[in-house]
Amino acid sequence: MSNLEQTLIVVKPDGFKKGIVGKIISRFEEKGFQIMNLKSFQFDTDTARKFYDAHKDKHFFNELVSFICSGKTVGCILEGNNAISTVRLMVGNTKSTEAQPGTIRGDFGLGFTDNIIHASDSAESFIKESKIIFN
Ligand code: 3AN
Repeated sequence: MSNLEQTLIVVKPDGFKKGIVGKIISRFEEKGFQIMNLKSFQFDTDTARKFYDAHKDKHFFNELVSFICSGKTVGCILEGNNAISTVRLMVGNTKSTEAQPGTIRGDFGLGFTDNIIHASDSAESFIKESKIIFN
């Protein structure tokens, strides 16, 4: 039985600067997800604050906003079976040093705020976040 879903990923400025956007997106295509929308852009502060609104009371909020605005990013809407949770599994633990090898964060980074990629954590987050990025 399939559960067709869409989710949003954003390759963060560290992933963009490292030149691994293609590698990351290839992993999702190879897994079977389809690219429904793709955009290269740079966050401004207002958009980043909206995007990370759920974290506005956390101690790392300002760091998160300034990091995501620090360079170009790539947003991508992916579609496929169980996209939301499967993409999160492929992304790995928030703390890259603790992310399993084989996951994107486990294979490509060592950071915490700078952890290569964002992926929506629920259908509600996907709707909110994809509206912000793709209007
Ligand atoms: P995830 O991206 O794994 O869903 P969230 O939603 O808990 O993680 O956090 C959003 C983003 O905030 C993370 N991707 C990471 O960049 C950053 N972050 C989370 N916790 C911390 C922390 N304690 N210190 C610094 N940055 C953090």
